[in-house]
Amino acid sequence: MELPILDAGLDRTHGDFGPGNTGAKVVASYDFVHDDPNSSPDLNIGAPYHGTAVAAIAAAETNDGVGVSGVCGGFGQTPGCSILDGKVLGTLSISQGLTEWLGTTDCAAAAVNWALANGGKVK
Ligand SMILES: [Ca+2]
Ligand SMILES: [Ca+2]
Repeated sequence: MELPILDAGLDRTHGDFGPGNTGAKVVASYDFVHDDPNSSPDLNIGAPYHGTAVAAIAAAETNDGVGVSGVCGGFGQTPGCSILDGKVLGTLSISQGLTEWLGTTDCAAAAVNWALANGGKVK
């Protein structure tokens, strides 16, 4: 099952998203804030790893001795959820080192449509 995580982007190198920090559980990603395929979190915000934490709670590998166990992380021969990483929260540089938080309803709506088109279930 593909589980959409529509948040601030996630750090694929976190050990709970695939063996060897491969991020293999992340099957698709898109940055709707900056309109590009790199959904890495923006590090100049107060909680840059919020999306990583949310994704880990939902889908971290279970019983692997790494990090945490996600609610939909799988167990034994039962596969866990794959992740659709849609970044809808981030920042945009405006001038003189200042940044603006972005998280528009347009981004969220586009991300929901993207998630549905990529096999995600949205209820
Ligand atoms: Ca990006
Ligand atoms: Ca784990």
